Amino acid sequence: MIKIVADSSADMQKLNNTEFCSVPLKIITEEKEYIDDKDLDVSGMVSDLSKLNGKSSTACPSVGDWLEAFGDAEEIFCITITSGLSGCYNSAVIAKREYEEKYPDRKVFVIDSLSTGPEMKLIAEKLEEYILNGESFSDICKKIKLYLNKTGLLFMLRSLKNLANNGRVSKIIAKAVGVLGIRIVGRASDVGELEQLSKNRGEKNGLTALFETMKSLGYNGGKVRLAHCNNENGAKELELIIRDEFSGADIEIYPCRGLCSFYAEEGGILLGFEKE
Ligand code: X90
Repeated sequence: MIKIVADSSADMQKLNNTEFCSVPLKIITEEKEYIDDKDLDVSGMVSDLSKLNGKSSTACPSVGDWLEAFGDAEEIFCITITSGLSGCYNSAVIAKREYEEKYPDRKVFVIDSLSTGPEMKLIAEKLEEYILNGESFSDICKKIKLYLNKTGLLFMLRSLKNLANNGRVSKIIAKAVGVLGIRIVGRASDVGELEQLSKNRGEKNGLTALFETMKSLGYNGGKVRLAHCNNENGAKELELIIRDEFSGADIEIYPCRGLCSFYAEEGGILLGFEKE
C-alpha cells in the first residue's frame, strides 16, 4: 500500500483516491489542550483563544505519532510543516529511520515543505497525481522535489501575537502589526521562515497586495489553495480578484484547522499557489 501522511498544519482530512493520514499537532493553553484532529471544534477553540490572556503554545507530533500514522504501508510520502519553525520534520525523520530499520522492505520519503497550510496541500495533491499515474517511488521523490520549487505560500495576517509569543517571529515586527486595520502580507522564505513583505491599510489593500505579490513571484493561472481563519469573505474576494485576470484558475477555499488557526489568528488568510 502507498500512503501519504501530513501533519495537521496541512488542514487536510483525506484525499479522494489515495490513502491519507493526518498527524495532529497540539494547541496548549493554561486551561485546555486541543488536539488538532478531525474532532476538534475549530471555531470553539478560536473563540476560547480570543477570551484568553494567559500563555498558549503548540506542540509537534512525537516519533510514535508518526509511526502510528505510517501504519503498515509499504511506501510512504510524509509531508511536514517547515523545519524552520517546528520540530515536526525532525520527529518525522527519526520515525522514518525507525520504520525502515524495523521493516527493511518499506520506504518513507520525508518532505520538509519549508512552508505550511495550503502549500502542503498542493504538494499532497501533486503526490496523489503521480501515484495515480503509476510512477515509481524513486521517480516521485525526484519529481516532487522539483515541484516544491514551483509552489509558494503567501499570507495576510491581522495579528502576529501568537507567532511572536512563541518565538516564531520577532516581537518588534509583531508590535508594529497589531495596529487596528493593518494587514501584514508576507511569505514563507526560501529557508522556511516567516518573511514580512508589506504592511497594508485595510482588508482590500491587503488582498490586492496578495494578488500583486503572487504575480510578481510567478503566478500565471496555476492552482490556488486558500485557507482562512474565520474569513471566508476575504478569501472569496481574493478569488474574485484572481479570476478577474485568470478566469479559469483551479481555486479552492476552505477553513484552517487548529494549528493554522492558532497562528494565523482571526481573519488570517493563507495562500498556496503554483508559479511558473
Ligand atoms: O511545532 C510546533 O509547535 C508548530 C509551530 C508552528 C509555527 C508556525 C505556524 C505557522 C502557521 C501562520 C502564517 C504562515 C507563516 C508561514 C511561514 C513559513 C501559519
